[in-house]
Amino acid sequence: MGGASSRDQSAEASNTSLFSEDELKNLKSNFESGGVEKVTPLIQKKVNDLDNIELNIAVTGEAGTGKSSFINAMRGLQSEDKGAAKVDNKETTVEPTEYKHPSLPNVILWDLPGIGTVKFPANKYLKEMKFKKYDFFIIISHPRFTENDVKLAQEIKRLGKKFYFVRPKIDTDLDAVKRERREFKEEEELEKIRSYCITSLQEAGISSPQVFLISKFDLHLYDFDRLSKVLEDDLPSLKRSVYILALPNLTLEIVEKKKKELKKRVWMLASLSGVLGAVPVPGVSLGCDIGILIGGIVHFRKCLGLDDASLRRLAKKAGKPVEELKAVVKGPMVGEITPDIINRLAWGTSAVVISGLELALDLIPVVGSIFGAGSSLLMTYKLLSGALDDLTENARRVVKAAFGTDENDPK
Ligand SMILES: Nc1nc2c(ncn2[C@@H]2O[C@H](COP(=O)(O)OP(=O)(O)OP(=O)(O)O)[C@@H](O)[C@H]2O)c(=O)[nH]1
Ligand SMILES: [Mg+2]
Repeated sequence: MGGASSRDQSAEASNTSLFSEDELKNLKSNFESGGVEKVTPLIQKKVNDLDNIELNIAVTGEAGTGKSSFINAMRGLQSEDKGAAKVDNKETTVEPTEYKHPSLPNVILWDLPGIGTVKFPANKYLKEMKFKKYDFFIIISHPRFTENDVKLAQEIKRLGKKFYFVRPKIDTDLDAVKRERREFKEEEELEKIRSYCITSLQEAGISSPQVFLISKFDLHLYDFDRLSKVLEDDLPSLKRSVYILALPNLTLEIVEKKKKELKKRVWMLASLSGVLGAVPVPGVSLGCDIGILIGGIVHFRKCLGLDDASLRRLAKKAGKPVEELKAVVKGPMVGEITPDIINRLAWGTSAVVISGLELALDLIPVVGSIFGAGSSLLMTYKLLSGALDDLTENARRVVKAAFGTDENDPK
């Protein structure tokens, strides 16, 4: 723990914990008054709550602008995939339709109908779409921002919520410019379109509009990454965590962020195992810790896009045979996780020693001291951390195999 002061620790805590400062204080005082028995249900409740936090993202805009396509892209799907939102040139979406994230059902993208059609003139639309239930809004517009887009933004603002303008189909826009001109500099063209969009929204009375240019065919290019970061920054901490885990694995940076979020879960799961009583030391029955370990690893795997369905979706998106991605997925963590595998891993972990650095970076100083750092807690912590490292390495290899680049490598 390197003698970190309690103030340093609480600063760390707010970075690495899914608990608020108040909740941590509450945990400690409960421990002091009622011991481990009183604290376990609190941690268990938090773990359950985390799985139930909903993130409702509304995708709105005029008809035919690319709303359904955007939702499919966010879910890593193409329009002909099973479960994808229907995409067409005629008016397709006629009532709000929910699309759950394929691996995280608590992240819901809402495909709203187009505003300003005969069926939904603006006033009727704003009344009927029940904007209050959404966390934030993506307003999709193409080719020009219209009066209806401005009405949407004003209504969302009135409700105290955030909105972001997305202009899709930038691929076809750039193609058209390329055909027309001999001289063509992509970044200059993009900047021209961006500032045109911003100016026209400002003239219509929207102060500091945020505009992102994207293509559903090349989500990893243009402004999607920037959009993603802005959304992340704007969300409150727990929703941010949910949002990051739901992002498609487009870059190594996204994989790294997911790892950081999942690491926060490691100590929570470990501290549960620490108090549930079973002692997972080599040769001794792993008892109820097995459930926590297996559940944790399966969850990590899904969030990192390493389950079969996620790999297939990514392969399709990247236009590669799924076998090419599967070829880089290796090790015991990616097959069926059985008690036997966990047992062998536990055997392999001869010394359950956590380095000072790990202690400083994690919440073990706060929670570990509560539980007297029992061997069960440390063993589970070590096994889950190891599994997470291993799975992250696999996810990194998959992203490299899919997009064939070391670009954006944060390491
Ligand atoms: N080239 C290109 N085409 C796109 C992009 N996004 C959407 N489209 C096309 O635009 C058309 C309309 O897309 P949809 O996603 O159905 O639009 P929508 O807003 O859901 O339409 P409604 O539900 O009818 O309001 C389809 O032909 C899409 O293929 C993009 O980024 N690039
Ligand atoms: Mg649609």
